[in-house]
Amino acid sequence: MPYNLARPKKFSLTKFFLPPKFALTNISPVIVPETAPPAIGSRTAPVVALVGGPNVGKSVVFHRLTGAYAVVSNYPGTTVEVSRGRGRFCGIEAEVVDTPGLRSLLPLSDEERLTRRMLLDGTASLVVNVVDAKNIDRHLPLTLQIIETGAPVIVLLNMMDEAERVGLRIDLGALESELGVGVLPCVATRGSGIDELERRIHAHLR
Ligand SMILES: Nc1nc2c(ncn2[C@@H]2O[C@H](COP(=O)(O)OP(=O)(O)O)[C@@H](O)[C@H]2O)c(=O)[nH]1
Ligand SMILES: [Mg+2]
Repeated sequence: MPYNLARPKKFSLTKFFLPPKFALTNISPVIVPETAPPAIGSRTAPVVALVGGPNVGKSVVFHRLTGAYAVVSNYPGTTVEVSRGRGRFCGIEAEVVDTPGLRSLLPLSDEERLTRRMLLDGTASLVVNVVDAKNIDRHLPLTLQIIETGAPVIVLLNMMDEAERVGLRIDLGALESELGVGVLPCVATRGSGIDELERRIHAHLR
């Protein structure tokens, strides 16, 4: 008997349906953003970049400046992740970027190379160099290198609470005139110094 390719009369697709408990609606949704975030600096808003060594408090400062609206994405053309958020500085909106920690401007890793690129290519309208105040002697060489790039810089001396605890007193006025840029004290975890930082950012961007 020849093989009959015709579909048997009683053939029904319903037997292939998944039972209700396996219905697709029971699978938790994967939310895929409709569009990738635009490249850093491609918006009309100016860019404020937080730059400094590892573990100096950059991310705490970032969240203080941007609140809840942060996006983590790869920096265009790289696999390096950066956090970006919007900050409002006395009415002026800016894109705030939390850059990967940097030990020196002679980069060893892709992350450090990226931060150096951002410093040198003029993406940032303003660089906030976050420094661990209690280890200021170790951080100042990087601060000097950042200032030498010619980018507009504010130095944020963070962790002043810990510096005070170990009895370190820093002459902010003298440091400011030696460096030739603004120097602000800060305890990011408590939020102290953030208002003044926001005022200085505003004064720079306006
Ligand atoms: N005592 C103290 N700890 C801080 C301060 N700012 C940040 N930290 C802590 O330092 C650690 C590193 O902070 P983080 O923002 O992740 O540093 P990042 O690597 O520069 O982004 C965290 O445990 C923070 O809670 C500060 O002003 N005082
Ligand atoms: Mg961080």
